[in-house]
Amino acid sequence: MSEYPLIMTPSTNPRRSVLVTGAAGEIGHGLIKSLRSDDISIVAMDLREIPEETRTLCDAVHVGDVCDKDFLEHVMTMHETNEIYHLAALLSSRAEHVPETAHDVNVQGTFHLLRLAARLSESWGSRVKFIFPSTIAVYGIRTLEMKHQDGALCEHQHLSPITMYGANKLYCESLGRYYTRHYRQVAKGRPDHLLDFRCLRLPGVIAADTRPSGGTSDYVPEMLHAAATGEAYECFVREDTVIPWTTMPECVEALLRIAEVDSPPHAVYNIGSFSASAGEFAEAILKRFPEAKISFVPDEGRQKLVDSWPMDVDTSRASRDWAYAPRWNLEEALDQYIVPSIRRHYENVS
Ligand code: AKB
Repeated sequence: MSEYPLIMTPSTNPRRSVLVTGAAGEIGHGLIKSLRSDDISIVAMDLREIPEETRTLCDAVHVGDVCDKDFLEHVMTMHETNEIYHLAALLSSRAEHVPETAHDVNVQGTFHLLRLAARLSESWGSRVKFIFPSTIAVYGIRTLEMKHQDGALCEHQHLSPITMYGANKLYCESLGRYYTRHYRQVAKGRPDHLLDFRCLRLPGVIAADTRPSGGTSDYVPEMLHAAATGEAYECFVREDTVIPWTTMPECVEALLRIAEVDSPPHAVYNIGSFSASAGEFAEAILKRFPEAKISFVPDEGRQKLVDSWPMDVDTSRASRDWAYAPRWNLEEALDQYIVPSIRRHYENVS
């Protein structure tokens, strides 16, 4: 029995009340900066302390665990949350070290939040919007030859993830679709107001003002931050390793865009800006940081994970359904966002 009362009758305030889980993470930082406005109440939660510069942008901050369903109920009902950006997750590399913990956070935590949001949609008579970042780790391509042959994957291809993280995210995509379209479908008096679940499958994401942790695609942001701080960097994948990428501003822009689209026909969409190899990144970085020291020392375990991910993703479904369009290619991303921002970041830090 919850120790927190479940307030089931919302106030008359139509104000957008947004819950961001995993708010202390990389995407949380960027998303909250972009969400901030007078007509939105931002409620941030994370298991860790939320950085001061993020906290100051929020109307409320809670330190708690997405696996604690009573805590989630308390937060959502206290703030009458009607929109959720569920960013809390253990990413692919970290999840392989603690797969059962990853399942608890990535699946059980998401299940608690979906179930609560569906109940509140029903009780409040309006659909809670649930924005969910999935991942290219849901794809599991069996051989490098197939990876190169099949190129940019559509959303329905090679859905055989080899990581706990990818399996978790693929299942939660289906859970979200269930709570949105099929929830209690044979029950008498089935509720009308179901959840409004919307999901983007994210590629590798490059952020200039935060360092990544726990991901297997971290090798590119790590390479960039090492070059910007004069540290030698040993890349843990081969030079010829190719996956799709986007930048943090484009990732945040796409999450906010899918949240505002009127009734998107699909629950799940690929996004991505460009596809590049680790060697292409190293070459492009050396042009901008001539002193950078980059070497390649593949880690067999993590190499296997990245080799199962696609060369690129086909984003035509998102382009067709809600006019998704990436902003930059590799060179433009480096010159218009990554390098100027990362230089500024370390000037401010030093
Ligand atoms: C990871 O590396 O696990 C994530 C991802 C590709 O979703 N950045």
